[in-house]
Amino acid sequence: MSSSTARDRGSARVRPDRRAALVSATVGTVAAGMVLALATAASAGTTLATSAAEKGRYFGTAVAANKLSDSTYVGILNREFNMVTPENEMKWDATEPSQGQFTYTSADRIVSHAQANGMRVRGHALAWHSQQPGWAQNLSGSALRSAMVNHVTQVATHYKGKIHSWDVVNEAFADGGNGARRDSNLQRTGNDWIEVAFRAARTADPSAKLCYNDYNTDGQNAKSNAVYAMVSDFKARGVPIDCVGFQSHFNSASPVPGDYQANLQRFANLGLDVQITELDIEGSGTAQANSYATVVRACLAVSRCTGISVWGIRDTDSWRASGTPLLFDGNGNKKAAYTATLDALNSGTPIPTTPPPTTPPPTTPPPTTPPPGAGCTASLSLQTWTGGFVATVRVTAGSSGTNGWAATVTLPSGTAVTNAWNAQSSGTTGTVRFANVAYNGRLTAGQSTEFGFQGVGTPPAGTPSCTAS
Ligand code: G2I
Repeated sequence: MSSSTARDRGSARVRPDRRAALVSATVGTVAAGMVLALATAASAGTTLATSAAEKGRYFGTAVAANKLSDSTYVGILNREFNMVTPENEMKWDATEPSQGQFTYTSADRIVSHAQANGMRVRGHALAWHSQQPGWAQNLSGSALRSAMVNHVTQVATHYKGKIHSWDVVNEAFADGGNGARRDSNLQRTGNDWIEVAFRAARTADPSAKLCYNDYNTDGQNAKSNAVYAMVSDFKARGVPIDCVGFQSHFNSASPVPGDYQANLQRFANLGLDVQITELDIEGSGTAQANSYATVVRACLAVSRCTGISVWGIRDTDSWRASGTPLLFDGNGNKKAAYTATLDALNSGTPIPTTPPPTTPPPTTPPPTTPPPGAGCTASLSLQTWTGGFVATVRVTAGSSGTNGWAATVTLPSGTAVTNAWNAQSSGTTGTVRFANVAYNGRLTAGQSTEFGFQGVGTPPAGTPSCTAS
């Protein structure tokens, strides 16, 4: 997946009434001199969407399908926002209430509304410990793993080409000081459940940006450090991840952290986008307004912070309405927080006109003298569902260790590999060869490593052959 965001930023689909406001930004990219002028000038958008677009960002909100018949709600939505996140309608319990039976009516309503009004869609959320249907809550082990991969595949395929960014995995880390994964039925299927979900999502919809999304990760702390380590590892190993979402649910007990911008920046420096995904700040008046402005300024100061979404429109639409955490009051009037947000957008930093620096590839240690060649063995385990499978292959070095290895799997007729991880595959049908990648070729005697692949069709049977060098 391309890490560049310039295309997304530039192509923000904008309704006709927003286009005039965007003209200056578009023209500004034509000549360097004008760009400089633009970079120092405050702009004057009059809605959240136009002001954010002038800075190359989107401004979004969570939307509930059952409110799309409320004219006040829809009036604000269509005027102010150019990104929508279905608040509950794309979650597992909503989209697959019975195993294998998918229901998209409510989510489709939101997507259709977005498309008809020039807005884009953040998909939320493919794999999450919460809001699972009862049947999934009762699954475990390989049955749950297969069900998860199938769910991710089916939902991402249904919305293929229509989603700007997917929250592929939501809230997988525990709160508290130890940076551990959250215990859940999904976690108990194996630590690799997150990367398996990302690979399935990439296969299903290669054009969507794939995000990891969490809360209490907004400043640097044990939890965000753990997410940072996971994302670094994913980037180093080529697991497809494009963005990290920071939910940013704030209140007096959990205010905007002082290192909010620095934390966004350190993730962006890993070579992916960051997004503010569920912003709400309990409070009122000037204090609340100042906090909103702080969040907006932080995002605009980070060139790879590509957009901000609030978690609802009016205070009364909020999941925690009593905290009046949003930008519009219950009557749909703009609050001080709205004005502060708009002003911060208008005075913020436009996106840079040069592409952001890319992260250099991870360095690998220099090769040492290879041990004498010897054999290896491979074993295959499968998670299957109707029409597809995920295979995990364990490669174990023989008595002399390996400097490199290759495992060969013979696929039944009509079966094809759609993606592979932790190995370089050659071919997709028939006899497919999987060779080690840079970091997992050298194994000491008896040491094992695993790689995996996903396929469509009938799963392979038997034991893969293994050769070592
Ligand atoms: O909890 C706030 C958000 C934290 N991050 C992930 C988000 O997905 C989450 O959103 C909230 C929705 O705003 C709520 O609307 O997720 C809640 C569930 O975890 C949502 O609440 C649920 C209620 O618990 C259900 O009883 C209700 O049927 O909303 C459902 C639909 O109205």
